[in-house]
Amino acid sequence: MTSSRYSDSIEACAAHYGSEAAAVRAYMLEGEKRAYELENRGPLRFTDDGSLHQDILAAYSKYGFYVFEGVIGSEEMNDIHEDIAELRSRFPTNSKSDVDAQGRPALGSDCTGPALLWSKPLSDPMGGTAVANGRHQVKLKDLDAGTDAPTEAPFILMGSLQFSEAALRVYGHPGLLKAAASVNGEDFAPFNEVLFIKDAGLGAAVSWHQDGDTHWDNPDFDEDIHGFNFMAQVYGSTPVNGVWVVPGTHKQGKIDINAMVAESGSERLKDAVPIVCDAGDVVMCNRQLVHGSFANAGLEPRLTINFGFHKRSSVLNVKGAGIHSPVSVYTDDVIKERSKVIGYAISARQNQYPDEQPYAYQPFMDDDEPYEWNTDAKAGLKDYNLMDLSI
Ligand SMILES: O=C(O)CCC(=O)C(=O)O
Repeated sequence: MTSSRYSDSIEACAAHYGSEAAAVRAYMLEGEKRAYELENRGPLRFTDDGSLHQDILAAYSKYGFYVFEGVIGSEEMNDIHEDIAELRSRFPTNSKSDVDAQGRPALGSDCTGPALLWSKPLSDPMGGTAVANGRHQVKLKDLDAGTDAPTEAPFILMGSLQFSEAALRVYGHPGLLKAAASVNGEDFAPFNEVLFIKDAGLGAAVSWHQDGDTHWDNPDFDEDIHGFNFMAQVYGSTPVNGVWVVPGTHKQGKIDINAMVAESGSERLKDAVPIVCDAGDVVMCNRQLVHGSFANAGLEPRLTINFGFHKRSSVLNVKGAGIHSPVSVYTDDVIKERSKVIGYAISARQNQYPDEQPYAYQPFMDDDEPYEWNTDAKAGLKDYNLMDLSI
């Protein structure tokens, strides 16, 4: 039997699957072992010209994901924990409520754009639905969260940088922004930012999907055309609660996931591996990779600070897909306005970590605007996600 540091959690999870328990256990143990056999993890490393080390770029290109280990140190992690606790205290009491548990106006209650999404515990709310242009082609198994579980649990916090300064500071991390420039060019553009909240015993599934929408039939299609997401882990990511990916699928165009499930004989895609990593690690995950996460029926929570970047050429003068934000054409002005958050994030980070060399974002180099993080800038971020660059 393969050993695992997550054995107890895998057992707890497998027990939810009834007659499939043994298959789930074996899948998670074998997947974890195969994940650690891939050569796609290590610290952020750069060459003298500031590019990501070629070994990292090669591994990212081969597998479609890379685990940057130890990006967030203990001081920053403490800051994130405090911020998340405060943020959660401002969540509405339920999906219909406008107030938090202390009766204050809840986080997001004054927003026009989407903020906190809820889901039924251990369900798969998106699989097999038309949500996001039907990208979640198959429905994963809904699990029983037990009679003590609440009827709904927080799931995804959209437009997260307007609510969490700790997430904003992670967004301004110079090493991560350098990595973004290395993959998407120095004039890279933002995508969107969310928190994925997968509380232990409650967190919902995100069915298998590929994220891209706009460029599948583009004659200039390539593996990077729909960008990537950084996934910064606050508690770590396990075979039970983590995102699973099918390495290499980001190069294959739009994939029939129903056919993959049929070929695998179950929702457990046979070539998939879990993204396993520790708190403080940050994953770079190609949006075209087939990926998804099962309901978190295990013992550890996962909270991912998710933020993506695009190549400018993928969004400039492109009509958005209307998935993350209302449909519009991403002119130079729109991209500039949406990119302001990069400038604010760099400033917010510099305020907190004055000894760190801040990232110099090339599109703002000849700009007179100071992009200073202050109360006006904070107010200006309200509903900024209505301009997410959705492709
Ligand atoms: O974190 C998760 O569970 C899902 C992440 C995902 O699907 C995405 O970032 O596109």
